[in-house]
Amino acid sequence: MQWLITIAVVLAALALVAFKLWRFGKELSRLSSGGETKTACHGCPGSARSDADLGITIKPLVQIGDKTKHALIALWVVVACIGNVGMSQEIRPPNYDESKASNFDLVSVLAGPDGKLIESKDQWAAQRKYLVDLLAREEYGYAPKDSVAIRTELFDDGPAVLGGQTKANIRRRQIAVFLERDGKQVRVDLALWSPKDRPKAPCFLGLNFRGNQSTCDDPKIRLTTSWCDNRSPGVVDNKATEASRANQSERWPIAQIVEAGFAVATAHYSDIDPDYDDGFENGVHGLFPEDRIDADHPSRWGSVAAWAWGLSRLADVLETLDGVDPKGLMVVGHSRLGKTALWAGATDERFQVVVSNNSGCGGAALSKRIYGESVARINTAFPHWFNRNFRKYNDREDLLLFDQHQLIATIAPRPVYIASASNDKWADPLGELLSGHHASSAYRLFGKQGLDAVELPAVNTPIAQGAIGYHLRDGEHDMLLYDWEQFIAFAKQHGF
Ligand code: GTR
Repeated sequence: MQWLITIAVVLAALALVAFKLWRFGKELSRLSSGGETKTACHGCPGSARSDADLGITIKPLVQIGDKTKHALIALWVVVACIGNVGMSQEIRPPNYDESKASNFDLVSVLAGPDGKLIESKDQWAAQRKYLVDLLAREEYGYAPKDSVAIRTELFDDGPAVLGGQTKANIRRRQIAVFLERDGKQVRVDLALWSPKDRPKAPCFLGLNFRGNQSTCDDPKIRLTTSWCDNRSPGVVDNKATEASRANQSERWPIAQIVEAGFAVATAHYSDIDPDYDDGFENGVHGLFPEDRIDADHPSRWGSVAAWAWGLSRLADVLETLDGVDPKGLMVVGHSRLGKTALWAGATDERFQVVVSNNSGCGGAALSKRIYGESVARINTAFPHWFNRNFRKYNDREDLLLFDQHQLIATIAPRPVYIASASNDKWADPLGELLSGHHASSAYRLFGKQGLDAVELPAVNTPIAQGAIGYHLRDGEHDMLLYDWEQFIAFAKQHGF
């Protein structure tokens, strides 16, 4: 319907332009054939009154100017209408029909820029670099090359309070991490829980959506002062209140993680970059104004790349802390922060294990399958997450010369775990599994098993024999204790 209206408006505008141009042409020929004549009727066909009757002398130049103006206005209308067609183009409805999602071609993760397949693990470092660069250029954006100064302040160190109980066996620390450059600074609050009985614990690091205070009921956790989504409980005027404490604690089963022998660290993603489209002024983008994405620099960093860069800065801090194994850093994230965890794993090889939970489009799910959330939908709803080049693929997945299996492959040979949920069709569980499957040849170069499965397993039946693990949790889009239990088992299986 919208199309029909737009076409009708364009046709009407075109007709108006043609008419004006015709009148303009007539006027020009009249001028070239002798100068001033008078129109028999000025603006009212059939009128008996002429300009001569009214005693008006017509000034052709002024008249031509008016006509030109009208023609230009009409032309502008046409251009605006055409622009409108482009802008308001309806996004293809989401597909949930598996028969329409199965016909796609993927480039091998071993194929280099010339299309030739690499054959040995000695070639992997260069191939990995090529893939990371491809994904940075076309999707996530390049983070700045310049560095920041990092200053830390430990403002809390004591026993954890979890589930209303003081846990003598769990050490809680809170560290203000200041990222500084050219007189500007961004503060990121890092909360860390570590087991007292393991001097160098491998550490899961993941960003949270609502502030560190939302991850547990410990009243000592500093309330975030960064931007929060008003739709989250306990948020007033984009600020967290006391009522927001523990409201996402089911995503952070801290006691269980630490009692399994691991440290766990988290920070509010808004500390790094508030999650709304502000033209990349705030958060860490603001530290690098000369690296800001714009029409002339469509491959610079979006928010996912900024959050991933922030995770690397937190890794810089974590690897210096006692109680944490600097060789045991593992990155984890849910949903948009699962996309972020994967990109952090791609760009920073210090993350020894990478965990993507329900990461979906722009995360583990293959875009070319066109199932659930699409490139066009994500780029429209969240124009700040990816770079501008990624918009080329809005409803044009056929143009994609890469896909998310290459993102998974960039993590090779390090173990990667992909978690889906059965009711999370928007994130395309099968597309998430197939990414892992198609990344497997990179792992085979190292004599490692990837993910053989090409079909979804039964719910709550993890596939974790190889270096690419997968499970389909029964239920909704979320990250719950069941998911963490699998991440922990997978990390242990890989020696952590
Ligand atoms: C949705 C978005 C998904 C996913 C999710 C989330 O609105 O479409 O790609 O990232 O948000 O982060 O919770």
